[in-house]
Parts: sequence; structure tokens; C-alpha cells
Amino acid sequence: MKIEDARVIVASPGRNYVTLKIVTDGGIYGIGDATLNGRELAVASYLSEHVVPLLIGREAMNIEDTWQLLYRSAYWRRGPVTMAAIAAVDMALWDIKGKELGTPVWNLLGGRCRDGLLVYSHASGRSVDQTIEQVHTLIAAGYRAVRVQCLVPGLEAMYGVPRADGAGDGKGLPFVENDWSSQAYLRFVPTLFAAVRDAVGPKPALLHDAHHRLTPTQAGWLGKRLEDFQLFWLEDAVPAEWQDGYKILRHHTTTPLAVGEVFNTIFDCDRLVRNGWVDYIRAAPVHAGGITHLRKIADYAAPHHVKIGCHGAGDLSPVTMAAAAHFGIATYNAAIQEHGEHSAATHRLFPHHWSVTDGYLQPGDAPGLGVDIDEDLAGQLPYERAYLPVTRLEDGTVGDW
Ligand code: CS2
Ligand code: MG
Repeated sequence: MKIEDARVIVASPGRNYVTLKIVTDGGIYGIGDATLNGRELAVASYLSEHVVPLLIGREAMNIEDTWQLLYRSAYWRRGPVTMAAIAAVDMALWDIKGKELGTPVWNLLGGRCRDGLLVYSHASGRSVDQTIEQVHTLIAAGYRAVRVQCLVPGLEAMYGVPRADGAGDGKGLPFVENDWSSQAYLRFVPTLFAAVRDAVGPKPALLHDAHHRLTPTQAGWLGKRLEDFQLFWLEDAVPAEWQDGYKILRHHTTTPLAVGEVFNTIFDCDRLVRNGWVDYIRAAPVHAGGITHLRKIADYAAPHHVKIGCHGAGDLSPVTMAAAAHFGIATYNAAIQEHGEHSAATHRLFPHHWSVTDGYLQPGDAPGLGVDIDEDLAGQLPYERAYLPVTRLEDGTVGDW
């Protein structure tokens, strides 16, 4: 089965998504997510200018060989753009293989090892009361795990909280700089979780994303004060380029730690995993080289008691959600999947078989990944540049959003 054509589809149903479609000589096609939020066209160009010409004529069934060829032939290996491009090819080839063999990808990965993959959704309020109300709503809707984010009193805007005008981030977002105060955040978050845990009781799994904004000792201080509220995890407490920062953090708290949505290869987390400095790795199929590489990260993590909780915000397309669902149902140390809501327009653009029921994600039984893209609709949804924000600290220093 030879690859006959491959094309990059950029579409914006409220936010930008990049999708690779690979077509074989027998007419079977597969799709892969190539979306890198805020830098989408870099991956689109990397694919169309440099990767697609290498794919034409290759055997579509040889996934590992194609992965290794694209990784090594780049010479300038690793990095978010390269690995998102390789990820898109990888997902599309798994999709093709499943369709050719008439079986869902999870069956090719070893079959099911759980009834359903636990998911978490987002409670994001501009006040504690509003946040608690959203937690209750999500629990009533069947979620067993909820990520809790709330605007810090005194700040105007921050990651994980809708803007004052009610708009979420996404299409056409101009480059903005939000004021930030780590001290105000550190004072506030323990009070937030005291209120939320008091409101919902001990059972719901509560998660929090510190979004790379703390130092190791600040994060240790926070993690210690959150221990009584038994979080499922504290995420991205510290930027992880310097993996040893988590050695310091781990020393100060037993609050479970998650990191890695920005990781794109196993090398980004080898020390974290080998030394047990974290409990969960957050890499997602689209950013970490696809299903093929994510499985290698999971297999490396498993003997070290480290689990996988894939990133799954709304800026990762339903194609990545499909790949994560197949990966998660078939991977022993997959623990939880983020379920960031997609707009109705996005669901229309990407019809899919995956579903969330009773707090669990199901990949469906369709051959391949069970997801598609409506190319006619995509053609009506032009790309519009959008940026992720940054923060400015009190003294004007730039910080992490
Ligand atoms: C966040 C993401 O969902 C998360 O855990 O960290 O929303 C992240 O901010 C976006 O994916 C960045 O594009
Ligand atoms: Mg995050």
C-alpha cells in the first residue's frame, strides 16, 4: 500500500487547527493532527514543504520506519514543530493501518486494558463562588474529575479563566500581556481549594494547573498547603526545561505532580521519570511525535511508577483526542485524559466516534482512529493568526502565562 498523496488542511472553526491527510494508492486515507497553538503555520509549512515530498511512494503500513526516517532525516531533531509534524504523519498512518485491517487502533495497540479512560474537564471561574458552581455542574454532568482554576483577586486576567468580556482564547486572539503576581496567587490558591473541597466533599478528583509560573520553592510551599485537599495532581508547577527543579519541589510536598504538555520527546522527561520526581507525564499525541513515540514514553515511565495523563485542551483537535482515546484505552499506565471542550463548529468539522460518558472517554470501535475532517467545510473556515498571552510581573519582567 503506497502513499500516493498527502495534503495539509488549515481550518479555523473558532480557533486554528492543522490537519494532515495522507491518501494511499488503494484509496484508503488517514488523518493526523498537526496543531501547534500559536505557531500553526510553522508546522503546516514544515509538513507541506519538507515532509510530504518524502512521503510520496513510501509504504503506508511501515509506521515505525517512517517515524525513524522523519526523525533522523531532519538532522535538526526534536522540538515542537518537528515533533508535531512527525506526530501528524504517525497518527495518519495508524489511522490507515486500522482501516486497512478493519480494526480500531486500540486493538492494534494490544486491545483494551480498561473499561473506559477517566477524563477531567475544566471549572474556570472569575470568583470562588462561580468556580464552585461550575464544579458542581460538571459533577452533575457525570465528571468524576475536575480541574479547578479561578481568577486571583486583584488580577484582571490569567490562564484558565475566561476573559472579562466572556470570550475564551482562540481565533484572532491578539498578543496580550497579563499582569501577574505570584505572591497573590500563592496566598489565594489554598483558600480556593479549601472552599472547593468543603463544597464538593472528599470524593471528586480535583486538579490544578499552575501553568509554569512558579519557582521550585514557591511550588513546594504551595504543594505542601494543598496536601490536606488531596489533589489528583498539581500540574506544571515549575517550567521543566531544568528537570532538576522537580527534585527540589518533590522534596517539599507529597501533592502528586504532573508535567509535560510542552514535552515533545522522551528526552524532555527522562530525568523526571528515572528519578521519580513526578507522578504523571502530560505529553499528548500531537506534540510528542504521535502514538508511536507516546507509547515509548509510557513504557519508559511505567516501571518508575509514573503514569500518563495526556494534555487535551480545546486547542488540540478532535483528531488528537481520538488518538489519545485509543492510546489511553490500550496503555496500562494511562491514568486520565484531559477533556477540553471543543466548539460545536469544531465537532462538525471533525466528525468522530470517540465519546465521553459517565466521566469516561471511549474511543469507539470504528476501524482506524474513527475520526475524519470535512474538507468542504474546512475550505470555508480560513486561518486567522492568533497568539498565546504572556505575563508581566509587578516590576515589568516578562513571565509565563
Ligand atoms: C493548559 C492548556 O489544558 C491545559 O493543561 O495548559 O490549556 C494550554 O494552556 C494550551 O494548550 C496552550 O495552547
Ligand atoms: Mg496545562
